[in-house]
Amino acid sequence: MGKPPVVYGQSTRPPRGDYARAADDYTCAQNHAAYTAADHATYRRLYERQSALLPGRASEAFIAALPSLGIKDHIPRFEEINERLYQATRWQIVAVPGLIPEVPFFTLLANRKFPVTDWIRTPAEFDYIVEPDVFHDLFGHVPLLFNPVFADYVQRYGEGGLKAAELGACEMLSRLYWYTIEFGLIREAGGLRAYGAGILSSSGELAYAVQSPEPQRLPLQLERTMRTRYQIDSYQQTYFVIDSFEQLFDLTAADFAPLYARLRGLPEFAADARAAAA
Ligand code: HBI
Ligand code: FE
Repeated sequence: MGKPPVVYGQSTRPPRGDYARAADDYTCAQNHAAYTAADHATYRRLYERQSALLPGRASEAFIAALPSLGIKDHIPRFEEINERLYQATRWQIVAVPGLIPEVPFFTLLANRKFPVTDWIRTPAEFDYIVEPDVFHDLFGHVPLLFNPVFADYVQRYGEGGLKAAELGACEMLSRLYWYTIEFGLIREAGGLRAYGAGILSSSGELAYAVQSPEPQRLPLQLERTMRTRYQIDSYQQTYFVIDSFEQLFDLTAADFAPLYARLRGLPEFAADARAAAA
């Protein structure tokens, strides 16, 4: 207890998870025995639907790593995934009751620990859920942690987050998370593909993000990304496209302090602001 309430983006709803069972670093045990048969069935149905949508839409690295999650017909045990994940990239997943505050979140990432929400959505939320659940966190985020370059980027992002917290710049840095780790697109030999977890775990947004003529797709550029607000409750109107995961890693090598100072004096872009209007 004594942990502050969590707010995420513009959401003011209280989070669903039971934070009383979390330790001071917000991690908890994955209570695997507490999942019901219906919970496991929800996971299996989500996994089946989503994996069928991946070819031609998800990044090659994601598709290649997905089998590393192991069992598909029920919610996996996190320890079992960790045996393979730690071998592959020295990352681990840790259970959390849901969204956690920024500093503990960044601290885990900087230590190569990815927080995974342990509860699963209800059948009524099958198509859409506001908060991340175990399906979003596992299916969306964990496969690419098996990719060494991407895994190093996420650690570096966490380290950058701790610095941003000291500088009061979390909002700007959060936009980089949003437009890369959650909603990033990558240009591959086969064409445009998704690597962001928010896209990859969404049945509707996957085809929309990659194939719809509606949203704007801009090359990833640090300044523009950090100045662009985002919407948490609709498909994105703007996506940022990378050419490789090395690009992400290289982008975050710089000290962001001068960048934050400069960006504070510049106007923001609405989530749907078109590049030409910039
Ligand atoms: N907590 N569990 C969890 N998962 C997230 O993705 C997450 C979070 N807390 C904060 C947070 N994301 C955002 O502030 C990111 O912008 C960094
Ligand atoms: Fe996420």
